[in-house]
Amino acid sequence: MNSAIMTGDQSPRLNRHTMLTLPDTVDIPLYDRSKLKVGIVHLGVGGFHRAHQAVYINELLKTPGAEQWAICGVGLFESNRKLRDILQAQDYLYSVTVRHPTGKVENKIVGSMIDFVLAPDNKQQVINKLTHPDTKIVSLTITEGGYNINPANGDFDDSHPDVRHDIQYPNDPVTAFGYIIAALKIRKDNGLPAFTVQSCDNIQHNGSVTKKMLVSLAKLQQTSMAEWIEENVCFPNAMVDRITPVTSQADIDYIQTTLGVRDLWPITCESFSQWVIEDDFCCDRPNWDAVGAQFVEDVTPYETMKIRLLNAGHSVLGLLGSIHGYYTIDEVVSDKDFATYLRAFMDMEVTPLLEPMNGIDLEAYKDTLIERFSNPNIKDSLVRICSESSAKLPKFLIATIQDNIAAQRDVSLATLVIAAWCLYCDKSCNELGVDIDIQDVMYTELADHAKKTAEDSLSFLKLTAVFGNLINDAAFTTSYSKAIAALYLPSAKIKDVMNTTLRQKITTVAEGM
Ligand code: CS2
Repeated sequence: MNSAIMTGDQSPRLNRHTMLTLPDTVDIPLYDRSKLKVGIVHLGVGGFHRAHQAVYINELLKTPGAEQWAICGVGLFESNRKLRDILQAQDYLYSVTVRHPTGKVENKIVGSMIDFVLAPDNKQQVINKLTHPDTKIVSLTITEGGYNINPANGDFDDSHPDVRHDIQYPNDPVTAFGYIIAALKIRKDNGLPAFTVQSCDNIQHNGSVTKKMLVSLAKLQQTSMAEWIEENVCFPNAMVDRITPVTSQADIDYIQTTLGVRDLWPITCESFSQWVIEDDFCCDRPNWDAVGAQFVEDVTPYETMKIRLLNAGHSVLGLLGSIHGYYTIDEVVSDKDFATYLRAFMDMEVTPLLEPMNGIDLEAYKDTLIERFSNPNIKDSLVRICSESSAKLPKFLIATIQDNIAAQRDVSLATLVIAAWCLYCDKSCNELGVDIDIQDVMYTELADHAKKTAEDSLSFLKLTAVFGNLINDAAFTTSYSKAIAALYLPSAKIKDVMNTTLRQKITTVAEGM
C-alpha cells in the first residue's frame, strides 16, 4: 500500500478537492461542474441509478455541449436521508468500482449528480426542481412497488394510503406519481412544456406502464389533467441492465485503502452495461446513443430476453442456491450442477419462446450471462436476488411457465424452482439448518401458504395474487406436486432433485421426438 495513503478515519472524505489528489489511474470528472445545469430530475436514487444512468450522463458530460444534462437526485422518503447526507458531504461525488470478470478493476468518480433534495425536508424544493424550465426529463427508479400496479389485472391500485392521500390532496403529494402530476399541472398553468417521464425500472414496457399508472392517478384527481398528460407527456420504453450488488463494508474499505479517500456509499458493479431505449421524448434529450445506449423502434424483444433469461436466471440460481447453502451468485454458478441446470432451463424452457432479434445472437447472449454470473469479483448476494420474489417471479418465471403451457411444452425445470420457493418460504433455512434472510413485502402470506404444504400440496399456489390461475392447470399442478413430493422427502437434497428433474426432462423430450 502506498505509504502516503492514510487509512482509518484519518483519510479525507471524497469531495471536489480531494478528488484531484487521486491516483492518475482513477477516471475523475474533469468537466467544469460549476457550469452544469440540471436537465434531469431523478426520483428514487439507488445503487442501480448510480451505476447506470448517472454513469451514462457522466460520460456524456465529458463531451462538449452536454452541460444542460446534469442530474438532481430526489429522495422521497425519510429512509433516503442517509444517502442525501453522504452525497451532500461529498459534493455529490461518488466512486464507481467496475469489476471485470477477468479481474481487471476500473475506478471512476462520477460527477453527473450536482444536487439532491429530500422531499420530507422540503416538498416545495422538489416541486421547484420539477417545474424548473431547464428540467426536460424526470427519470425514475422507484422499484415495481412504486408503480402501484394491481397484480391481478395490471390496473392502477389506488388502495395504498399514500395514493389515497395524493388523490385527496393533489397539491401536497407524497408519492412519486403525485409529485409528477402536481409539477406537470404547474407547468401547464405556467405555459411551460411538459417533461419526458423516463422509467429506468426493470419492468416490461416500463414507459407504457408508467403512463397508464400516472394517467389513472391523474384521472382520480382531475380529468382535465389526465387528458393533458396523455397528449403532452412522453414515456419512452426501455430495457436497462447492469448488475449492481448492494454496497458492502468491504466496498467502503476498498475505496479507502486503494484511493486514500473515504466514500461512505460507493458503488461496485460489473463491467457489462446495456440500455435499449425507444426514442420517444417530448422535448430535448441527451444523446444517449453517443455514450453506449441504443435506440430501437420496439424494445419488447430485448426486454423479454433480459427478463426471461437474466432476471429469471438469477432467480433460478438464487432460490435453488440459497436452499443448498450458497450465499452469492458466483458461488452458485461455479457449481457445475447449478450451471448445467441453469443452461438447460434457458435453452429448453426459455429460448423456444423468444423471437429472433436483429443483431442479437441468443447463444452468445446466454454465454455472456453465464460469464457475468460467474464474475468472481462481483459478490452479488442471494438475499438481494431473492428479495421481493413475489413481485419478480410472476414476470421473470411464471410468464414463461404460462407461455410454455399454452404451447403444450414441458415446464418441469421452472416448476421445480416454484416448488423450491415454497420450501424456502416454508422453512426459511437452508439444507445445513442455517436461517435465510427473506426480504419480501408478501413474506407473511407466502410463509402462511407455504407452511400448509404438508397437508395440502398445492396450498402455496393458492396465492392467486402471485400465481394467477396456475392452480387450475392440470399439467402444471401435476409437475408441481411431483416437485413438492421430491423436495419434501426428509432426506431430500436440492442438487439431487435438480439432477433427477433434468434427467427426466431430457428423457421426456427425447421420447417426444
Ligand atoms: C436481479 C436484478 O433483482 C434481481 O432479481 O435479477 O436486479 C438484476 O441484477 C438487474 O436487473 C441487472 O440489470
